[in-house]
Amino acid sequence: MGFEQAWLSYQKRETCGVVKNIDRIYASLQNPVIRSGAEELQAAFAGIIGNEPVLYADSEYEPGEGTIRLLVKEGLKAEGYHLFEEKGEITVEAPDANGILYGVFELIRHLQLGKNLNGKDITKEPVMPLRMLNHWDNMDGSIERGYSGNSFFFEDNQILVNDRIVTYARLLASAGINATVINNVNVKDSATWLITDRYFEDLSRFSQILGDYGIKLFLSLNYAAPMELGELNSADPLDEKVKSWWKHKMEEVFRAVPNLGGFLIKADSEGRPGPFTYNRTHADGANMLAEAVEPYGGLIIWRCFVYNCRQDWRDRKTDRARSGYDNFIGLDGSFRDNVILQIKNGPMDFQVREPVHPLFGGLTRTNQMLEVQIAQEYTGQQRHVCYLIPMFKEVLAFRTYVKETDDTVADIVSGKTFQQTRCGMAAVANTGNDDNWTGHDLAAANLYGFGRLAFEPELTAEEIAAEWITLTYGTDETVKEELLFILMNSWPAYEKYTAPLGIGWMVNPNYHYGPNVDGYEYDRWGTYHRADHQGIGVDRSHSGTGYAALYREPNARIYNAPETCPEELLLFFHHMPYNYKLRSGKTILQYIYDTHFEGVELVDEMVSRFEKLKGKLPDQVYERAMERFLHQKKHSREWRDQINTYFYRKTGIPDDRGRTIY
Ligand code: GCW
Repeated sequence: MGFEQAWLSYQKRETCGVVKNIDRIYASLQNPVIRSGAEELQAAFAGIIGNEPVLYADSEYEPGEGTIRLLVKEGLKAEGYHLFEEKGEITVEAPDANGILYGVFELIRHLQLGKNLNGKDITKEPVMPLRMLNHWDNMDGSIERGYSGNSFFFEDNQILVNDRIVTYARLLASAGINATVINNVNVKDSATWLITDRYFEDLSRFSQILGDYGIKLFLSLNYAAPMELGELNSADPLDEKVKSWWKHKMEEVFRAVPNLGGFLIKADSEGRPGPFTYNRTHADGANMLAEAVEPYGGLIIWRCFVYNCRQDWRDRKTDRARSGYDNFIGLDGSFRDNVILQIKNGPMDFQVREPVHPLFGGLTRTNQMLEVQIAQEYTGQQRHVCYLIPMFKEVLAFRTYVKETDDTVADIVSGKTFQQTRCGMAAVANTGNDDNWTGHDLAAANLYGFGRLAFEPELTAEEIAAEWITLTYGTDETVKEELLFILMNSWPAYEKYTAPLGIGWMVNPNYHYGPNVDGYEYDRWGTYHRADHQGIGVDRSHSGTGYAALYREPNARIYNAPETCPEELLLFFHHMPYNYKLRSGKTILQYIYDTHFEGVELVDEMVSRFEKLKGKLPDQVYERAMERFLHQKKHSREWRDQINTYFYRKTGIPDDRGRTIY
């Protein structure tokens, strides 16, 4: 089995009764995206059924059995498709080439899943307009928070253009992803030069490959580029010289690089330059760039991950959780049409459990996009298995109460709430140059799952996982059952054996891996748990930092009181005594002990279920994943014992079931 094809390894399927004898495909082959779709169908039929159909121009079309027709036809929303079978002939109709491509991949999924197409009639439209990956790849080949090897985009400050990029584009398109940012949001050194002729030639070849699969290329920008490229001595967004520098620059870049969608910017955050230096606002900065890319239909995606990273742990009023909201809420309505604010799912930083970011529901006159992270920076770094789609589903389903109906995060970022078309969802990517793309073989479920979720958020996390399992490993029922159990229990398990009740962190500083309860307690990053011998948690109610009040009612009220606060977030919102009784009647301390033992038990069960798959998965996959599972087993014990011991030593209160705590 070719791991480098991930879920697109078109293995012969014995059970495939889907369609037989497809021998002709008619399509407008001069369109590169449609051609990609047609060729993908050829490869899929050749691999799965064992019979490669011939491609014909659509002008030669003749109806009949054994035919597939890919037809551009108005009717559906952009990128939607209509796939149907009638008398042995299959048609994919779509308003545009991307829609055709997605319809083709739906058809191929049917082949891979062994689902019958006879008489089928399927219409789909993508729910999120932008379905995007954000890579944090550096041009020296390293990846910030990368856990699957090095970059396959960059090496030694050069852009790589090779077959892996083609497979990459196919994988993305098959999951419905239509945009990607290839360089780290922390833009430094050579990456600042990506918008100069030093890289135009390679960049444009690269971009064309993505374009052939309906994927727009985006780049992360260095806000201070006019200065760092040595041309100006200011980056003040209101300075005419700066404005005109960007206008010329954008004209040059868009002329040189085809298929460019726009830019992603991290400004005034964690040491990156931005408009604050000139006493200007984020809106001034974003709008200046937006004006410059406007003539080319470009977008400016501006990140809201802005906070004071030089906090004092003694200070209990400054609250990092507030800062995204506080920085941006006053700017609502002042961004140009082609600006999108990109907001992390929670107010802190991709912890295993956080409340939903209060800018969702706060902003009402600004294009918004949700940022999640599949790179598992704080959720096991692709060494622990942690299937994150259930978490993303919860975020999307969160009711913001910005309106009476259509008020969920999904409604907002799909454009439904405020009738927007410039919105969607981005994931910080988990890929690298490892053979299997994602380090842990099971982490590929997050990559596939993210795309599928952004396209069809109404799919359940189980449906997506089951689909990925069969696409990747075939139709064996045991494989499906056991992997499904593992994936679906992985996020709950991770939450149980790491930081409790929404408090987060408790990791080794900088690496963000492995337990270190006080690792971030006296640091400057605004990440505290405030544990003492009586209690733990951050008071974010009205008597504390006031963060809870940033939500609309009834959320603000619910979060503000410990009695109504969802328990999984209790310590995020409140400082509570250890002997406080949870709804189950257990004290917080006993809950911490119990969940830590349970989390490890769950890992043990996951591992023993995985052992059943020996011989059923390709040996290399089994062994590679097993090595990680064995590490997870050990490492989850380390988490359990360090956390439990910490609280036992703080309180002197033993586990009421007498289990070993050190
Ligand atoms: O906190 C963090 C990560 C950084 C990352 C930053 C961000 C790219 O630890 O590595 O920088 O989030 O999202 O900008």
